[in-house]
Amino acid sequence: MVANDSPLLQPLRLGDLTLANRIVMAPLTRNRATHGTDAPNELAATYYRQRASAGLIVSEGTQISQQGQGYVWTPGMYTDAQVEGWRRATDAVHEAGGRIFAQLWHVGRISHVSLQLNGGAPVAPSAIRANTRTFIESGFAEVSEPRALETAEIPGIVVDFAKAAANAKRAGFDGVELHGANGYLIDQFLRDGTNKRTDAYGGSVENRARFALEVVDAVAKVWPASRVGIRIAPVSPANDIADSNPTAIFGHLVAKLSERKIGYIHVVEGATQGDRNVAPFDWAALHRGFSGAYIGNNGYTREMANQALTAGSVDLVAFGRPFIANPDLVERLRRGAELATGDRATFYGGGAHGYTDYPALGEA
Ligand code: 8OZ
Repeated sequence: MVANDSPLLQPLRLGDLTLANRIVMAPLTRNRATHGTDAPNELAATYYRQRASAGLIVSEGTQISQQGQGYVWTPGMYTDAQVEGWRRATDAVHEAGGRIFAQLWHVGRISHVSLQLNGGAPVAPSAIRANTRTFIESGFAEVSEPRALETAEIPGIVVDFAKAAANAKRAGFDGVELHGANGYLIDQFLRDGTNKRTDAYGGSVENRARFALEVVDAVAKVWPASRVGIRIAPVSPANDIADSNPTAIFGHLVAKLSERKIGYIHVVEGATQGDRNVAPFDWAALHRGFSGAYIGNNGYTREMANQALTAGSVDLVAFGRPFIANPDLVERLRRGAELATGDRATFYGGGAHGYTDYPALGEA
């Protein structure tokens, strides 16, 4: 059934931007940046252009610095070549009538010495190794033992976020999303399983939220607050992370984000790429505590999404993996058409195959 009047297909005002529909393309790590420069290339421009019918595309996680990289061949936002590469992708999306935010990423401890400057240790709030793997040039590898950041180093990372936000502007993005989810650096500061600091960045919820809020404030000097979003995953155990009281830390964070009037929170509800009910959490209360738009994410179907929009529990719905094999996901959701399934073997790394060669309906 073609359903142009379905909630998913209604436009939304996000600050001064009008999004054509409520469908967000979630950030998806694809590891196809040019080897050696980590600059997005022509393939990325094609890939994002093919998906430009989404109301909003959030780019794949894009490291703000070499230190912030945790996987091989993920794109960066800290060199001119990377900015030029991104410019081609944002131009392609805009020519196709779409909107795209850059997801700014620092992985913290989810990295490997082979990806760090001079083979150094990855950095983290505390020197606790994650029990997880990354992938490097030679394949999967255990992440390396991190070192704890000195207090005096933290402002430099905030500056790296601000520089990357300015680079995203030069690259033609419509805004930026901070990656505060899935056990990467911002999340490592937020949660007490990974943050054992005794300085102003550890301990109380106020202290653990300090780094995230300093990054938000720095980035919101470069962009209007309405063009800044943040992705969070309050109960996700992704990348070996945990917190003793997610309601306390994420309730506090979202209250402070609300005061700052940022554009949106993008919430992974449950375990990333997994069980929505991994742990109890009051998503409605989180939403009520926030002044801007709420993007819900995690395993939504067309029916769940339309119901959630109708109920007002979300303002936008982000679809991740469905966008890999369905470049025309918006049209398929409009029609209630069958969705293609992506091939896991080509999710991370490689070339056009499994990236830009998935057909739209009627093209196969
Ligand atoms: C899958 C593979 C590598 C990274 C995330 C950026 O979980 C990721 C990621 C996902 O947020």
